Amino acid sequence: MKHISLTRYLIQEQHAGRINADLRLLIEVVARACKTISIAIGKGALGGVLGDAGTGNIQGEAQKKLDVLSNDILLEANAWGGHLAGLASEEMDHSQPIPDAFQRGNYLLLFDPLDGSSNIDVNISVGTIFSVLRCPDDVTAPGDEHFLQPGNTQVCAGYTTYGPSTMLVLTVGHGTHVFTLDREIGSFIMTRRDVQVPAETKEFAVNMSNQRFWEAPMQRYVGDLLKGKEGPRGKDFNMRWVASMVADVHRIITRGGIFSYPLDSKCRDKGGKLRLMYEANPMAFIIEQAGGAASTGRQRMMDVQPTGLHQRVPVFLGSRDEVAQAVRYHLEDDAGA
Ligand code: AHM
Ligand code: MG
Repeated sequence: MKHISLTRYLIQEQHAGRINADLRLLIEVVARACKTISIAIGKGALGGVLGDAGTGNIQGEAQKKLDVLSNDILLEANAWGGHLAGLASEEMDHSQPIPDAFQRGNYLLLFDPLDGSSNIDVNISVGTIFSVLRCPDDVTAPGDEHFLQPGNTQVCAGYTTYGPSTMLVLTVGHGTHVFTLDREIGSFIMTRRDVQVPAETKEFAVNMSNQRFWEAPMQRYVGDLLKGKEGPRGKDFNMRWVASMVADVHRIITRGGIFSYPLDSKCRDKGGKLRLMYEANPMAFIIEQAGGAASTGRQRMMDVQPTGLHQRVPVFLGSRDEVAQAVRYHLEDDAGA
């Protein structure tokens, strides 16, 4: 493939009228922040960045030093560019409008600065997930309520995976594209255009240790996958679970599969484990733009009307036909079949 940098791709999208200059700048700034995060992660123990920060976030989770550092890097990078009206993060109780000292733009940015951070101390891939929404017209200082837009209104979504190589996967609503960080020149270079997730799969990803806490339809669905060739699905399934959503989704982007974090009796009261606004929705947009599907098990993910910035949802996403199977088990169970 001819070397197309992220900058060149974004300029081409702007010239084609698919994004405006502000959105282009916004994506460039997020990508630049991700490069900084990538460098901090890459230093590992030598950079003194591993371990706990000694603080907790609104979700009641202990924060890693790199959670806090990544959040600060994204906040600082995005404050002054003039393209945003406000930001929200997994690591902050409430959204923040852009300070009065800076020019405000028309977009809202949400992010999980370091997803899968429980993996950081064992040198397993982690990532950054982000979602971009429009700030409602006539709102100059957005509050949390202005972020509560369904995923189908996203104008851009992406994630960066910090693995053996650092990769940025991006959609602005015209396909999903993969960029790999060239560390020597410091640029993201397109390495896959118009990713297509295979419609069928023989691979599933779920935390099997939660099996006994799942709802009945999930028990039946995975039970049938495990029966393999002799069971109703008529094929043997493989299983993978990195416990970094970004890495698990990136495998699906690469070779298909289904990722699920279903409802279980431990997370039922919260609505699920993963967060709608900065985990499930951006991943759903990326996966749908690659020909896959994303659901709560009962509803298309991007049609969920959010009720809270840190709202949680059950998640099923990946190969289209397999997600449809998982949904079928849930709907049949709900219908009493
Ligand atoms: P985090 O945002 O606090 O890192 O939590 C989200 C992560 C996902 O990356 C991953 O899929 C899941 O939590 C792993 O959960 P578990 O530890 O139950 O396997
Ligand atoms: Mg997360």
